[in-house]
Amino acid sequence: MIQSVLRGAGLVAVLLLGATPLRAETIKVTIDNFTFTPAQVTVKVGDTVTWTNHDDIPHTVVSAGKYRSKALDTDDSFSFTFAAAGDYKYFCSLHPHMTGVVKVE
Ligand SMILES: [Cu+2]
Repeated sequence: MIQSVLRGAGLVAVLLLGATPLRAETIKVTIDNFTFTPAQVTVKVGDTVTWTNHDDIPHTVVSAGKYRSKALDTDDSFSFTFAAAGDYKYFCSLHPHMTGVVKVE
């Protein structure tokens, strides 16, 4: 009897943890033809954005004072986890007309 009550309590705890909305996600941004796609993403604090370069020339992902990737060759990726809310504008340091923004809320 006591054992089944304990088991029930454990099950409830698992269900509550499973329902926690603070589950970090990974959002993908691709680089195709000198363009970040999508150019704007909205994520939650704790989420990670991964950029992958599909062009056959190198690109970078740079957000001044926040993060800076190395030159990404074809199919290379760069990831950054956003720990604080805000708008993170970024660009490619090799082609500064390539821009994007990550909105973290
Ligand atoms: Cu570039």
